[in-house]
Amino acid sequence: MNPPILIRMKLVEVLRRPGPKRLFYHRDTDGTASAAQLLRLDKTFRPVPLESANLTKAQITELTEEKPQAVVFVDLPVDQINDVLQGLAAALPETIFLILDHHIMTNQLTGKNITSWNPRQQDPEAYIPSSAQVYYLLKVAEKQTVPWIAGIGVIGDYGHTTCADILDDVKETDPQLLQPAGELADLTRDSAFQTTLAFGAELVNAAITVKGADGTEDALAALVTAPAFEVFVKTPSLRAAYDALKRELKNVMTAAEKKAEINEELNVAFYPIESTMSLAATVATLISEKYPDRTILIRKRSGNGFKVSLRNQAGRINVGELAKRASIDIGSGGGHEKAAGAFVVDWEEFHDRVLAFLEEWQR
Ligand SMILES: [Mn+2]
Repeated sequence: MNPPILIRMKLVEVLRRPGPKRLFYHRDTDGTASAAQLLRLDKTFRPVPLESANLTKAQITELTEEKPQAVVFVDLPVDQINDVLQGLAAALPETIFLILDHHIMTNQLTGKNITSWNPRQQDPEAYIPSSAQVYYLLKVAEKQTVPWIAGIGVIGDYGHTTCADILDDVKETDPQLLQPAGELADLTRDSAFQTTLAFGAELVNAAITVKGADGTEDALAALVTAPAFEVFVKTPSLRAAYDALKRELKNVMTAAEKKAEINEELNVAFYPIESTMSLAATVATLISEKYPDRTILIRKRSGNGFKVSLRNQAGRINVGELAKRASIDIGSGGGHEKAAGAFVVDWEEFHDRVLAFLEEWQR
């Protein structure tokens, strides 16, 4: 993959500026690995993890007061806050705004001091996680690259097939990381994930899941400072989070299986879960791997409603469509064909609609 030359030039310009600089990154494995690659090169970035592209009022005020030399967003769909971005860019005319993102776009980002790159602009079907975007940019800009960090981000976002060239680069620098992880990786999923490198991705994911923003910062610091993968995976706080996640997952899975409502005829199963950790998506993935043909719905109480994760690993049912249609007027939902999410205030209604749609689609 060759990143656009203008983006590469803009990144080089950002790196040359003296600072202060801000780096907003998505609070997930891909976002953290994206940020880590930039921070290893440039310590003048102040990294800030975000759960979504939304900036708080305080963050906006801080930016306008600090007037950073550059504001970089990685793995965040900033086009969704286009108005806010335009306002910031106008208030800070000397600041370079650089956005590297790979989510489905809703707005084009343009402006005198705004530069953005989303591989979907060139190819709507492209699936290039942001840690790969950063890696490709740094590779052509002839800066030092760290393939294993990019590899962790790519695996975290399931981009290991679309960015196989990054795993090839890991194979050259650290061939041992593509060996099966054996017992280490007992949390990892299908065979593509059972490598030592994938265990690294699981450590980052565990820190974020168990300790939220603090865990994200732990993982980022470990990625930035580790001289090698082997040092990174020994980070005590990450290992502790991994063990805690493993214990919690085991308990939650056992409880969920006990309370499952299974409809054999429509090949669908509903599972309630309870946990203080955000486990719905992970549990949904693990159960759907056991029953790839079945439509799986995991629900967890959240605020005044339920957070739902939907899966159909075999792609027999389009769960993105199901989530969207069953949540009309009682919440919102959507996502991909095989994996989707929803938030609904009326679980019973959502449940009944899901059964009705599945019945209709089966006919
Ligand atoms: Mn991502």
